[in-house]
Amino acid sequence: MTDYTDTARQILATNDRGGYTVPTDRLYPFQWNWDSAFVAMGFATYDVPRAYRELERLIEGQWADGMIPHIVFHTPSDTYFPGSSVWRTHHSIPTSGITQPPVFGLALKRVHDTAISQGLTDTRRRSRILYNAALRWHRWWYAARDPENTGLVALLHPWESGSDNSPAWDIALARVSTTTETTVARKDTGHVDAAMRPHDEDYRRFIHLVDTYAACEWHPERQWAAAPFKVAEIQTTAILLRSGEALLEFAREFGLDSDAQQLETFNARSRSALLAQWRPQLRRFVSRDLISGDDINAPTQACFCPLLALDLEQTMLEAATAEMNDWSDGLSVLFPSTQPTYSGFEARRYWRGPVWAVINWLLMDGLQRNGKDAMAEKLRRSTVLAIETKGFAEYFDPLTGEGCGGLGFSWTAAAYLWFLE
Ligand code: 9YW
Repeated sequence: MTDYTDTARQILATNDRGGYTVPTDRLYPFQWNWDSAFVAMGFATYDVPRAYRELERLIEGQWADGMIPHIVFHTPSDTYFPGSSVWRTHHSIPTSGITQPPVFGLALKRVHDTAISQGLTDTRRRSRILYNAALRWHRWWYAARDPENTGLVALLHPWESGSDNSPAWDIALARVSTTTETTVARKDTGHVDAAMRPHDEDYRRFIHLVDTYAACEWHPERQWAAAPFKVAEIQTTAILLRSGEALLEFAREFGLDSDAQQLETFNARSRSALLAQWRPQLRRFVSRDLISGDDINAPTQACFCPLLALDLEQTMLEAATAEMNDWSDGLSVLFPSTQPTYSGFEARRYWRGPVWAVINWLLMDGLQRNGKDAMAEKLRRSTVLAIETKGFAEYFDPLTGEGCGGLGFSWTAAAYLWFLE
């Protein structure tokens, strides 16, 4: 075990709050949905029962309609805004009212496979409970967020993408009012440099959306009708499809034929919908703004996430990877969350340029699936080197390699553990 592996494990231990892991102390003092899925895969490298526990604690927050919320507020803390009182979800365990990328199914499969290979007891029972929760969530995604069965699922809030202030939302978010019922009392800028965070105006729009959906009492159909922000999103759909493939393997393993049939239908629909989002002139995939009907052309990491769940034909694959190579030219750390030559690129501002270890994890998976092992290895090395040089930062400046945002960050530690496997 290297010193860094040891540090990564210590970070996960420090951020443990009793079976679940906070992303980092103070800045994010609760359980976040997709963070926990990545963290579970990190734990799977050395403590499989703890990996299961991470996922089990997350589904404590699952709603009756199947949604797994983006934050579970297990214990109170006043170091984060918006806290549970802003969300007004009235759930038995306080939660936010929106969701996050469904990495859960994919994580569960990896935890399960590791448990099986280690001959651990109780594996099938634990996996089966989590599988049921994941399947209910996937059904929610398709019912609530793709009511017209297009195959692409929609986000009603930028926070649902996990890429809060991505340039991908600039046009769609500009339509959202900056007026709020709730007082916007940010805490994040008290923990990290404001220049690395979204702007106040973004936060007012984020909270306007929370107010709007709270007024719908978080009812999916009412929210769908009222939403001033609605994006059929490719990164989320790709993750949903990749997790859907994992759930299909579970359904077959457990002999659940009707689940398997339903998952096959979901997967086939999303697969063809994602393929239809390929834009040959751009050499990448695009999301769609459902309010304007327009393609979202901002060049972000999301444009390459469909590789995660598609087996691309050669021309598309060569074009997509050539585009990725162009974006990587001259950078200290790969892969940027926004194309560096784009007008909206900002090297240190959160999702407007920085490198995120977990995004690299997804991109690496997609590249490997499509036989681009050398490029995946390039991303892996770049991430490992950035972490070993600058520490377990929330994210990295692609130009200088500087570690930015919160430190001692759980998902960066989890990614490191996974990358060294
Ligand atoms: C917020 C915890 C979360 C991540 C998101 C990231 C950020 C900010 O931090 O969200 O206030 O929720 O954008 O992807 O899950 O690490």
